[in-house]
Amino acid sequence: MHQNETHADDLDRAAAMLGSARRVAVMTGAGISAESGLATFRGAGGLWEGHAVEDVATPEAFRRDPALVWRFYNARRASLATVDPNPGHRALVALEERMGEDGFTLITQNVDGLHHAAGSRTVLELHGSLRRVRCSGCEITEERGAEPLPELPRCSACDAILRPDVVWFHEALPEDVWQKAEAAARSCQCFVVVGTSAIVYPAAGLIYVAREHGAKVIEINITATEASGAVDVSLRGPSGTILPELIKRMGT
Ligand code: BJW
Repeated sequence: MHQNETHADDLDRAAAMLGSARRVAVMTGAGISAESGLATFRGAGGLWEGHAVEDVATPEAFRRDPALVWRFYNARRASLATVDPNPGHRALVALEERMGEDGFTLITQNVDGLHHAAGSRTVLELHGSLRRVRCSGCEITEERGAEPLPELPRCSACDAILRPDVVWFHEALPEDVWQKAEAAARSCQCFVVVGTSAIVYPAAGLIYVAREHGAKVIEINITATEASGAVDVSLRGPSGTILPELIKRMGT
């Protein structure tokens, strides 16, 4: 077997962990959308116009050069119109249906809306949404989908500059969403972490919260991450292949 191929025994062990859990929480990152054609943030090809995400996704960068920050987000908003959910997103819809509303929580760090587009009913978006804008003056938020926006969009109510309704570095996560995510990590018996480098906090901390509260942790990623040493099973490979296979192995 090729060393990158996930061993069938690991898949079966992970399927058994999922199958015996009354409550499952799943946290996804940019990797789950890579097979839909969206770039991840870090690693090869992860730079945008030579900038690391840490240089453009901050309130300081927005104050310094809002046009640069909007170019970054407008490019990503434009790409939303060209992509569809992949089998990884769809497998999580099937898992939600199987576990039922009380038994399943989907937490995502992604801002692309692809879990909703796939049909997931409840999604905790820790880092906001690219499809929403928020006024930097009066704080009004608006759904704008993937429609093109001007280089420096302004608020129709107060004329201040709009910003993407996402969470930048040094900003707090939405409190209600965070509370629900933390509660799900504390109360699940199985926590599945998919396609994230697990370096951005507080999101990555949920892995350890789940573990400290007794959950089995399964990681699905094409490479090892910061969290790999703390998980019970590592499934190495693309989530668009691994997730459907994992759900299939749970049986009926
Ligand atoms: C595949 C695949 C395939 C590829 N299949 N896998 C504790 C310790 C240290 C630092 C901190 C700490 N607490 C807070 C901090 C500071 C900071 C932080 O974490 N810094 C670290 C970089 C060190 N955190 C913050 O600032 C947070 N705020 C905060 O803590 O505020 C405190 C506060 C409280 C009260 C008042 C005020 C303040 C906020 C963090 C916000 C992060 N925002 C971003 C941008 C969102 C908008 C946007 O999209 O532009 O969120 S940054 C970016 O990183 C984005 C992502 O959601 C996030 C995580 O990235 P992700 O998803 O892991 O992507 P990648 O690219 O890193 O990884 C992709 C993975 O996929 C890889 O592993 C691949 O191998 C894999 N992969 N193809 C499976 N087919």
